[in-house]
Amino acid sequence: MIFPDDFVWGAATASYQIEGAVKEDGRGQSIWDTFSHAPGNVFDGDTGDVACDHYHRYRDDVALMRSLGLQAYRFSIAWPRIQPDGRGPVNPPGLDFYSRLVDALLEAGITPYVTLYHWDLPQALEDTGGWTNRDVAYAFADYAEAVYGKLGDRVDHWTTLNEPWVAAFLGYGNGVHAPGHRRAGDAMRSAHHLLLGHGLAARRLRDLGAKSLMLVVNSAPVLTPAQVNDPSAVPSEADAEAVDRIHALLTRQFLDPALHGSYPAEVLDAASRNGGLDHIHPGDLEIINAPIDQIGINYYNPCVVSAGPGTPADAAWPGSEDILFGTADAPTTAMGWPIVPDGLSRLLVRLSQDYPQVGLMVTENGAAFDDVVENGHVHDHDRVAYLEGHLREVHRAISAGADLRGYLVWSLLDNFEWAEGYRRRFGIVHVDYGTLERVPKDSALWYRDVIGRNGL
Ligand code: IFM
Repeated sequence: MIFPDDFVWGAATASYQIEGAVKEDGRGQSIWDTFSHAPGNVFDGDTGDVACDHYHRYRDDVALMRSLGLQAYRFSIAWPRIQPDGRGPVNPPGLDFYSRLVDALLEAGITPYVTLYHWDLPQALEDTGGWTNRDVAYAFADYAEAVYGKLGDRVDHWTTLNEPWVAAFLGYGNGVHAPGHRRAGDAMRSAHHLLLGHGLAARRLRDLGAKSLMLVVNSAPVLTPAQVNDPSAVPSEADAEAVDRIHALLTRQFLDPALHGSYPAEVLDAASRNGGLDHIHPGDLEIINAPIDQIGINYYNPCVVSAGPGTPADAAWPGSEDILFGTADAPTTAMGWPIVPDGLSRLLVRLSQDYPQVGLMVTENGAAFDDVVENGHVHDHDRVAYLEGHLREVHRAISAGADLRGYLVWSLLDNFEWAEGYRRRFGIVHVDYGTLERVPKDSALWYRDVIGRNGL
């Protein structure tokens, strides 16, 4: 099972999840510093204060990536390192860190994929309302320009946002993530302002000469319980409507404005019943519909739904009040997420048909398992099986005609898994949080061989 010659193999991380060094070199406070330090928000009171200490160990981590043969590394920039208060003068030591990282990657022959926003909003901006405040979208574009000014001579691949659905609906809707708002209307507003920030930043970077622009979404095929194991199962009319509505709220809410310049009717309906529509200004959709080159897909498991009646409204899902959320009948990872590899090919084929004007990249895929270190080794056969199953589906999607350009495993390292703290390990490299020692798991060595032969 060989992949196209120019297929890109790599791994991904995010700033707050791995860097640590939260008070160093002029970094300001982010919403995740505030949130993780507040009791009850994160499992066991874990914080990103130290994380994997990547800020100090990045050279060793790049050497590790090289030893695994990675061709690409997707990482994010911590906005509060660049502008400690989210606006105004840049903090040169913060930019210098990423500049050194980029140089180290290029020296190792690894292509950097930079994400500008993976959720660590400067707390000073949250103090003005965070993403519910329209001005933050404009501040984001200024920040993007500052980062581009430093790295644009060496970085070709730019992502504006990672998973705006999660940032908006878990951050501002059900409050499971920072900043912990619990209002459906705040989530709808934030989603729009994130998109506006995406459009403003994408246009700014394009004008400055950025070669490749990407928006990364958490997406999933939306299926009825019967469709999970039988793709040909025909849903009832009510179930089909539930499926379409959740697909609109999860995926089309972001990709339709970005790529078609319009919101799905289901999203407008949800917004109008949760805070109203006055945050959508004339001209916004034209800005959001900025030309981009790729969409990044983060896939973990399918979304399983059927028609209600009467589930209690979850503020993470405004507009879903009469829909039942279920789960796929399949083995699960340590997160409790069902393992459904062919969900990935179903998703990729559909997105390639719905948005044919852009290429696709799997920017995250991977699994948490309860790994154990035995005599210096981690025999994570369950993760190897997970990755292999999903890569087969990536290959299947390419064979079915999807313009799929690469695959990035989540994650290079075990790291701070947000509200789950350090108890969930997604890395292909084990991190001992006492000593910070890195040990490549069997999955890392297997992945190195996959990359080496460009296939399975
Ligand atoms: O760890 C996260 C990542 O930050 C965003 N996508 C999902 C991963 C696993 O939950």
